[in-house]
Amino acid sequence: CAEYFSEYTCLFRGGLLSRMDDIISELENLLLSEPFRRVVTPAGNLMSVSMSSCGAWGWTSDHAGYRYVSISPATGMPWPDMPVTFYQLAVYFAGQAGYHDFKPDSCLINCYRPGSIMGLHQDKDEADLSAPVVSFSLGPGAEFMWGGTERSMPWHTIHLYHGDVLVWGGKDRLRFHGVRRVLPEWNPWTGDCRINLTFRKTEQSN
Ligand code: MD3
Ligand code: FE
Repeated sequence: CAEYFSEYTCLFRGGLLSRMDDIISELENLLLSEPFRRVVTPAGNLMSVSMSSCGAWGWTSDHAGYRYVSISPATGMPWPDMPVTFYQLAVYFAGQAGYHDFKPDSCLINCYRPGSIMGLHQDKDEADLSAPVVSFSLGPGAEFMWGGTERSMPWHTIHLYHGDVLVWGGKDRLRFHGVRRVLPEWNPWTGDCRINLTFRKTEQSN
């Protein structure tokens, strides 16, 4: 069932499909207290992707930079707890990909409406880059760019679909990547919104 793009990146096609009821109901519940919102980049550009977070640390951005914070800038309260179902699934798939001590303390939830994109970037705001990142894709499919360790390197296109889980770490942790296009589809669970959850360990030690 697992497909390896390299020694360090593993795709589980449809890995979440049997758990979709649970995942969507947890998601709907946490979005009640932490709705999607759009943030600005340090350069002052409004991102086309809207975001929420759960867990001890949530990602945010503003004029001062990109960072993880423990208080939601939108609510002034701690982020919602990470649902146990999410945590267990993320740890399970990390383990299946060979990453055995994954203890995510952050789950970023991205919502891509038709036309939303995420430019090529590296994920390097986390203190411990030896921990993998686990991503869950829900809703309409996307063309994902999987690049090299330099921005100028060519990228491969990976299609990500509803229910897919992607785990990457090791030497792939610092690859440039982004979302080039979200397919104009209607998904029974998410409508026209592509939702991506990324589970990370953001703190140096647990
Ligand atoms: C990184 N999210 O939130 S996750 C992000 O679909 C982010 O919302 C994207 O990039 C999204 O920071 C992509 C999937 C992913 C897949 C393969 C990678 C990220 C990767 C390979 C190397 C590095
Ligand atoms: Fe990223």
